[in-house]
Amino acid sequence: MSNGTSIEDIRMNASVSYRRGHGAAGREVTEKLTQNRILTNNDIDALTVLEFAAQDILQKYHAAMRQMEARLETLDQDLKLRRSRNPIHHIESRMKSVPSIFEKLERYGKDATLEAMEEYIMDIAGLRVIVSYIQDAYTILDYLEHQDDLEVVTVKDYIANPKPNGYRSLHFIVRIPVFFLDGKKAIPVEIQIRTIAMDYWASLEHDLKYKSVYEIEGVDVGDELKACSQIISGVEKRMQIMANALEGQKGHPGSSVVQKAKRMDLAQTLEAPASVAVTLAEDETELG
Ligand code: 0O2
Repeated sequence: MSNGTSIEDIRMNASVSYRRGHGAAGREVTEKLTQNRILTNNDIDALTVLEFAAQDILQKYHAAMRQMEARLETLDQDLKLRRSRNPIHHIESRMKSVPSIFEKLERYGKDATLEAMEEYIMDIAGLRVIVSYIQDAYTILDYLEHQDDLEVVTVKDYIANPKPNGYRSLHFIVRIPVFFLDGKKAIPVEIQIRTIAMDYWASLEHDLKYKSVYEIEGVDVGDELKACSQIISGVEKRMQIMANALEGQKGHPGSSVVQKAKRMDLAQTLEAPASVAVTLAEDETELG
């Protein structure tokens, strides 16, 4: 920029110009992008404006997503101490792309504006939490609902009520407060919690859908996927029964050991480390 215009100036101008009515141009570009049509120079200009204008907002969603992920990790570690196993297997995160945000707005019949994006699109930031057992999904939701600065806005329970194609997962939107230079904002993050088995099914279903395979050698893929989902659901219920029985037997050793350690006299502990080690070891054996 020969006249000394900074990236921040461009971003600010882009944002103002977009808010003043480049929405229609943005929608046109979005349509072209989603339909793989050729973009003109004007389209590319409009797209640049769109991307710049959206960046400030997307950065806030990205911050909210990272903070929500940290909360989940803390919860996982805390539950591990109490239950001697991590309920969370792993967490995936993703930011929705600008074209797919505007495509969704169009599907909802809303204007392609930044205001509409913030008002109607709740899954700009998304976390997918993969857990071991079905009960882990509800436990995590329950703990999040009890964190008093979070607001669980909507819950879609596709585990209790699977989609017609067999899709199972627990979806909810959480608003998390994030502090920025211009103040605090409660930003929505979509959380999908599913078991390893549900994730396996969803990944393959997504793949098959993407490949548009409807019928292979006389087998209806839709029916087959639904049947697989039901089998997986049955297997998961049996695994859950075993997990419950095992956890009942163990009686949450972690919390018991921590409670015992808290009751110890520190001076005595420092003088007689060996006996403390024996006491803790006995406790583990007792419960293990
Ligand atoms: P991405 O990139 O995966 O996030 P909508 O129906 O879109 O207006 P909503 O609330 O977004 O409303 O839909 P919903 O039912 O809560 O599901 C949204 C997300 O769940 C999808 O995201 C998928 O990730 C996942 N999902 C929902 N149904 C299925 C399914 O049948 N199969 C698989 N594999 N995944 C599913 P997006 O928006 O598709 O994109």
